[in-house]
Amino acid sequence: MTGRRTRAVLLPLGLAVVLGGCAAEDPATAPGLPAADQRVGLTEWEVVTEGRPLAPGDVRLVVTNAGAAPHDLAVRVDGEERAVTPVLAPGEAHELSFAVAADERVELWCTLTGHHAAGMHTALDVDAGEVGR
Ligand SMILES: [Cu+2]
Repeated sequence: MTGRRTRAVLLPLGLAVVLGGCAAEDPATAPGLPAADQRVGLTEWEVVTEGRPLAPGDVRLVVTNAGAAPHDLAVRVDGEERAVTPVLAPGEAHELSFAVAADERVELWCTLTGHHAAGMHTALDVDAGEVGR
């Protein structure tokens, strides 16, 4: 019981760090997340990323519903859907894995009715790429 309470308190704090943007800690070097990965937060009514470009190759997004309503997250590149989470209850998280190529633009949005229109969409660029990375 105590564990559940702690988790419910920590999730909004985690989103606050993502939303803050100017936190002292660089998300790119945050412990526990390799550079190829990125955290995505879902709230009413925003999709919040770390904002930095993705590296070409395999990408893992750690998607957390930090809002008060159910949400999901779909990933589309050049009109083709590459990945989608199940509908996540508040507090739930899900990992998405997919591949991207250099210079692609990755669209992220919530597919629930009305949520895209309410503002739940964003996009990430993919780096031009560095050979050998
Ligand atoms: Cu939504």
